[in-house]
Amino acid sequence: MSGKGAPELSVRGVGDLRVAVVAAQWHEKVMDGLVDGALRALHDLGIDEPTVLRVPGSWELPVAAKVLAGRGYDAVVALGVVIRGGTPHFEYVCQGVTQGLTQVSVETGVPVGFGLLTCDTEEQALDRAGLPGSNEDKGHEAVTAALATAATLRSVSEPWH
Ligand code: RBF
Repeated sequence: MSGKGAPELSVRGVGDLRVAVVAAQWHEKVMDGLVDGALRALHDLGIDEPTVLRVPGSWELPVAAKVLAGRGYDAVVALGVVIRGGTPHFEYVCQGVTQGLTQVSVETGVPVGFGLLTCDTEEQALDRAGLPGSNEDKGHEAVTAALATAATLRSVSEPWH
């Protein structure tokens, strides 16, 4: 899957939404880029005080996202990076986290921005982390997608009004 083909999203009127960011801590430099990108996107959308929760690793993202989704947030953004090593752990962790986040989103009806990088090398992750010299900014993208979805869902949530 390449990062090409991403839409230009125009998101407006979301400054009142309650947003939580949950971020893993493995691979510090990459995570710093992802978190900064997410906070920059939130700031640009008028959200300056999101809840930011740190968990140890990406494996812990789904449970944290689930708890936050149940606490009244309008959108949750999950950030993490998993780098392939020599063991099958990579496949298990990536699959578990991806399915877990999907499940949280679908079961709770709260959009969960998917900011999980799954990369062969640290260089690939750095290239997507929104750092100076990176080609992509996946933390920013995950926020924008989650808030675009939250705004769209809000517009159809109460048809009788
Ligand atoms: N967590 C990450 O966020 N990124 C990783 O690249 C990563 N690699 C791991 C590799 C192994 C072999 C193991 C056992 C764990 C790894 N984790 C990683 C941590 C995982 O997400 C979780 O925090 C721990 O397994 C504790 O539940």
